[in-house]
Amino acid sequence: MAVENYSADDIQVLEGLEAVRKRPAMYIGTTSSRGLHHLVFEVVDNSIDEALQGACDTISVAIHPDNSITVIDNGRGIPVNIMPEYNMTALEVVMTKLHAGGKFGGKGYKVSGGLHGVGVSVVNALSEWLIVEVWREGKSWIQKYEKGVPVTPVKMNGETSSRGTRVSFLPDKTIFPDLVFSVDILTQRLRELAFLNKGITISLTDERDGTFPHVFKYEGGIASFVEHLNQSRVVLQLHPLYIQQTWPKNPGESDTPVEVEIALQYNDTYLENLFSFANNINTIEGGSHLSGFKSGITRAINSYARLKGFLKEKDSNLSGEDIREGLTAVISVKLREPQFEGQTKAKLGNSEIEGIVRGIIEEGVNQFLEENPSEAKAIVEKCILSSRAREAARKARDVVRRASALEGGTLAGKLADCSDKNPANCEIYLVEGESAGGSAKMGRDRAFQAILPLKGKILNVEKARLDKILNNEEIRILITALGTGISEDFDIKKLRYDRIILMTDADVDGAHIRTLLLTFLYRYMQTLVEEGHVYIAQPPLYNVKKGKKETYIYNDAELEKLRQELGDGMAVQRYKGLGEMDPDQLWETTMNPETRTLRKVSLEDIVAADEIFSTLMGEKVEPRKQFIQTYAKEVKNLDI
Ligand code: 0RA
Repeated sequence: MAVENYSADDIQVLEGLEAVRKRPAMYIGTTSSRGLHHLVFEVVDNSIDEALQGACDTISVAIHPDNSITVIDNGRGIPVNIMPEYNMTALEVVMTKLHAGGKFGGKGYKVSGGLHGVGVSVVNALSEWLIVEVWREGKSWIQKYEKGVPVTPVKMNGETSSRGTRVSFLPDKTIFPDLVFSVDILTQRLRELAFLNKGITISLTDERDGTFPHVFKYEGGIASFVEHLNQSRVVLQLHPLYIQQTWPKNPGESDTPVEVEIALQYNDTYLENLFSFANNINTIEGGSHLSGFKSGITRAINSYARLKGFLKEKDSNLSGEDIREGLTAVISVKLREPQFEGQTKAKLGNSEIEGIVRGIIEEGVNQFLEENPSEAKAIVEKCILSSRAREAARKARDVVRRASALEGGTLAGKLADCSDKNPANCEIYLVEGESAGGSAKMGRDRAFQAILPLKGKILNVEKARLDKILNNEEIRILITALGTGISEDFDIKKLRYDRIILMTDADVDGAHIRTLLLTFLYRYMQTLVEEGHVYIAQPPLYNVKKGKKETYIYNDAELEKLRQELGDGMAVQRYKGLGEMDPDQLWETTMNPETRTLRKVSLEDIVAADEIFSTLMGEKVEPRKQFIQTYAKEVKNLDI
């Protein structure tokens, strides 16, 4: 044992971190790729806490070629004084004791709290090695650990004029099956943190590819965030409306002040895009800040519309939905003691926040509308149009509801249903084209596999309003077949198939149809994607014959490998479409649960998914071109 002066306190510490190593998922949720990246965010959150104190303005993250990570900040540095109750330096306590991180700084220390808010000691426990260096009060201090256990004392490491903390660590390969960091996942969250904490500089260097560091710094904060979200959309306001207020206005009045930041900008789509955050955490389940925002903006726009005569006495008020159509907004609150509730602890519970946000947004929007009459007119007229369209959509939805009631009639001849009626056992294939649909119907196991052929291209829902979408027959059949209804009618309990499998040709048209289907599912049945019911079938690209031996090949790398192995004289058939396979081949290669591969569509990050869909399916051409050029290779393998 490398620990010097081994005492009773140390034993307790070791037991604490041992628990983390025994049950890592209890502390970081999972040891999959998501958990691996969580380690980085846990360290960065501590640096962000320093930034929230006004003590730090630069954070840099590096991915090293050996998969280790370094996070450096210019905060106050972790204190190195001896804590008598532990007989250790504060640094060692922070690094080796559970939950000693955030709470430890004394009053005024805002806890940004990561997803789980577990502290850096958890990162330490789950690392093969970790080195921390602190620059504080003119001196540098350093300590090294292995699997959370100190292997050196806290040592003075010379003098310095810098200030801050550096944490380097290598995740433990006996805990994380996959050690490879994704620059995309890190970029997404670090950029989000830079938007949410305006003015701070966050950089990310990927030393594995030797390219330039990514640097994120936004003087505009969440206003820049909203511009970023709307970059592929045509906007109705030149600049986002940006509101920042501390409540109460005079901070002396409360020892628990709340900081509220809101940015919003209307665009010409029909979609609502609200993202709410509390202490930098994406509250995907919403909560009091989001409710306050919704009721406040609804009140403000209604009262302006009445005052200026857009709404007559006989007209009823615009609904919240009317007002949020085409609205992109980010709501970010920072508060002393956030309460996170809900299934995924991603809903803000503090009830006092609702009224505070409502008041702030109502006042801000009122003032904006009064001061910008031409933009106000465009926005109010759009809301009134939404309200009329909503009425039309309600009528169209009634048509769909009636169609569902007469299900048998509408679906007969289109859907080949399965015989098992227990949804948990069943799956439905959405198949491109009538001919492939025919093969799939013949090749399937009819006990649990249903087939729905879709002819041609379904409507691009990113560009159309709900009433028009519901007039489209392909979409109506799809909705009826799945059984759940859509949008506010959506009910997962009514889902008739556990797995919804998209099966399209392995060409550009197939990729397009798949994206259109995914866009529809994502926009109108999001829970299906969130709860992992949507899959993509992987049909083979080639059939290779040599002598009597026949092999199916699913990608070019595999083909190349086989070419090396078999040498020349093999017959390669490239499948241009699913229709070229006979029913048996389709079953064997793509539909038989024993032999097929399915790719589950995951919704890792709602913000990122929204970005991809609006870019690929939206109105503006230039951002789409750029996206396709950047991701030319991956685009045919699009993951939401
Ligand atoms: C405990 C107390 C204080 C700061 C920190 C920890 C701290 C932790 C990390 C982790 C990465 N960077 C960090 N920077 C600071 C408060 C220090 C004080 O009051 O001077």
